[in-house]
Amino acid sequence: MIIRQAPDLHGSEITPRSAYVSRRGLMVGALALAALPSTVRRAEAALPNVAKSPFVLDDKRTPLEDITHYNNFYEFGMDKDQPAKRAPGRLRTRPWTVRVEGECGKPGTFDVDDFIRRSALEERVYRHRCVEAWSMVIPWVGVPLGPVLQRFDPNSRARFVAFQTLFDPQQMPEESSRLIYPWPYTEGLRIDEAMNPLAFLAVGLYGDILAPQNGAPIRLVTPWKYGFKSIKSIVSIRFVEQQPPTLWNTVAPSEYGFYSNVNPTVDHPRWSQAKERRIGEFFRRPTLMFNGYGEQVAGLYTGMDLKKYF
Ligand SMILES: Nc1nc2c(c(=O)[nH]1)N[C@H]1C(S)=C(S)[C@@H](COP(=O)(O)O)O[C@H]1N2
Ligand SMILES: [Mo]
Repeated sequence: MIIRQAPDLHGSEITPRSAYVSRRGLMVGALALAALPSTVRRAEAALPNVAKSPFVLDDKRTPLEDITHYNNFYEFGMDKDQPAKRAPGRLRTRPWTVRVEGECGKPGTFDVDDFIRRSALEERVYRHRCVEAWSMVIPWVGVPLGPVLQRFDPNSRARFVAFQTLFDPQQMPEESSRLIYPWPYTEGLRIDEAMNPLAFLAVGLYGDILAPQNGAPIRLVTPWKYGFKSIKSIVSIRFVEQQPPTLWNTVAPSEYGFYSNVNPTVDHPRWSQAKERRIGEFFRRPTLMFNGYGEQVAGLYTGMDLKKYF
């Protein structure tokens, strides 16, 4: 029998800012060495013709350095600094194919670079609120999810959309053990949530292609939900009739609901969700209902008890 101990679960890893900063201090030498090649690579990877969108938050953007070095990507380890150290050398993000299948008239695949070339990319500056009560402001580049899904012609049985991350323990070292986590990472949305104009497929941030640690080459962004819904490095999108299993909901259903809408009035069983620590700020700030996106998404949940469907 597998014994899952609470300390192994999400949220116990909430790293105090001070610990993160001092660990980074120790890392300065290594970072300086790593800086040159990564700068060169990023300059080559700038995404062309990115349009501004109406979804641009006024808040100060979190610096690129923080967005790329304070990550949750458990396939590369549970510490916030591990994805930046381990993903770039291991994850092969090109070529990359995404399968779209299930309850739809035109199942198929797409190559991410083709997809980037053929898409009208836009920049969206969204709040990002992790279930662990920290937040960032991130300038994503990508396309709205809904129109991408429509091309595959979902049918009337397509009530949910299930997403899967790459499963390859050679590239994603933590996937070699399924003792705690039922890899691959999976997530899901109700079809109307997936079609909401806020749901976004990101291929870049700060105008460049995504860094491996941020879920390259393509990841979901659902800014009104806790960050764990925004699944990284997607290889499969499936239209399904029943609510699909998701990794966090499978591991700890009483802590991580399927919906996981940001909600300051529904606490996590082990901590309050009323406030959050914006990375780079000293004082905690109040968490907003639906992460501040109620105008766009509250209608999706009319008549639902959000304490029950958390
Ligand atoms: N495949 C996969 N996707 C994932 C995660 C993960 O561990 N694996 N972590 C989630 C969590 S908890 C958060 S907060 C965000 C973090 O995204 P970022 O590192 O780009 O800020 O990714 C989400 N997507
Ligand atoms: Mo998170």
